[in-house]
Amino acid sequence: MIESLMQRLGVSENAYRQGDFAITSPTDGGVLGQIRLEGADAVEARVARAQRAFEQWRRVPAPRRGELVRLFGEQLRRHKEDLGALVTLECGKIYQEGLGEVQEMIDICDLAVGQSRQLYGLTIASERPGHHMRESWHPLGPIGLITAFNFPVAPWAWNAALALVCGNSLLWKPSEKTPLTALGCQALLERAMAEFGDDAPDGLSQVILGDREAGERLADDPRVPLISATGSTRMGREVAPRVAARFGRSILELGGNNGMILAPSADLDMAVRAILFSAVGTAGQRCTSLRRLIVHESIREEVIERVKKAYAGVTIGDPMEGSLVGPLIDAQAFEQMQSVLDQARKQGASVFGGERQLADRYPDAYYVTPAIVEVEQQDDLVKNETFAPILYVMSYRDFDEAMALHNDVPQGLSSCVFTSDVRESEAFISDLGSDCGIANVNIGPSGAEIGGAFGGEKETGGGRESGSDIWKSYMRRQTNTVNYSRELPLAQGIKFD
Ligand code: UN1
Repeated sequence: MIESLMQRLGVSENAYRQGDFAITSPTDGGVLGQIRLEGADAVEARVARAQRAFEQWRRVPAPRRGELVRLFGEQLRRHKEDLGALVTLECGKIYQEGLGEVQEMIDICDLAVGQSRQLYGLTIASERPGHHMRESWHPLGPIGLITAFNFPVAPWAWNAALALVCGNSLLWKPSEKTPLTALGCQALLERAMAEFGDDAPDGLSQVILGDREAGERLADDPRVPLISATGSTRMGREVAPRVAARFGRSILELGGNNGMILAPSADLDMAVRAILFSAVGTAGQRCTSLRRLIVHESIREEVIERVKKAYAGVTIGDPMEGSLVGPLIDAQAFEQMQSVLDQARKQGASVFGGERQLADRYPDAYYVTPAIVEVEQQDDLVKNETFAPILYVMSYRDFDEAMALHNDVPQGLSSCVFTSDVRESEAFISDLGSDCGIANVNIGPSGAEIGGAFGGEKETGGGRESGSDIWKSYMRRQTNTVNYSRELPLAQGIKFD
């Protein structure tokens, strides 16, 4: 299967059949390919190439740059099933979600094409006669992209599509766990570039197949003015100071610990469906996965019972075969989940589910039943993000208490309230409400659309990607003051003669 997928996507066999670093599929532990990891020297050469590509690309008018992204979007439409299946094979999310991820890429391409004609600046009134001021947006430089295994393609595309129309070149270091999807995306972009013609310079987009050392080398390079990194808070703590030390900019999209406040007036049928998708979908491996359910004490028993019932109906198994829950990424993720559940038990929490599944059939893959953990209070265990399907359940008495519990975690990515009380829903999204980058009403915390800015506060890193006005992050802002008079008045009325 992998051979035919790679062939259709346009990846040559020697790109993933050489080298000593094996890529295994989380679905069954089978080897998908062998790659060669690049070291610091290779990164150096790639940055130099990206710099040359940038110098060419920034000369191409923005709407024309948009045309390349439009062609890339067409490639993605044509190969949605192939790339979606490759995502499933390499990171283990179910095929429906693999397709969804490619759809996010298509959507952001559409948005970026429109944006390519709207890189607007302002005109500003000058305090001096015969002067005018404006703000211009210029291409920034080679953009470094570091992405995670769980969304191996969409976050790259959110950044790449906008960065390209803004006139930048791209250097992408994907997770070592999912380099093949990156090769697939690169091959499709290269096809689009070939169709586009000579205006697309050599080296406009490059993939760095490297490990941590390569990522650090990229983060340290002053020729890369912006690093956009998606991954764990631990990774962000390493990348951010390196970029800051050379006064580079970063966009960080790090861990989440996303909560739902479930009020007594809520539509429980809807809430249970939302809990199921957001806590169990992608086997709990989205940065937006639901991890904390804060439910009103009067409905707690009923909700837990209904959620357990919904969990019992979930099919776990091969993500290509119509199951709802695929495998965890690897043995380490499984062990971490088990150790957290053991600790919860030791602390007296009640744990439902969490066991390994299908071990006989797939001794080298890690399928689990999603877990529900009822806790009395929000301790350190709950405050930590565990990248696995564990849903902590807590109860509350009044809405202010729920709000305080909700915000009392170090992360601030996504959040939601289920309520039919307009006072509660408005309070939740008010300035005194959720402290997260994303706050939803009667929708789960995961599955955001690309039109809105995506990212969060506190340990989530503060970065925003995807829609809204994020294109500005990929450009250099310049303030211009033009004197069209025959005098030279100074600002602030200063006399200097
Ligand atoms: C991620 O898990 O890193 O909102 C990204 C969502 C998806 C993106 C998740 N659109 O769940």
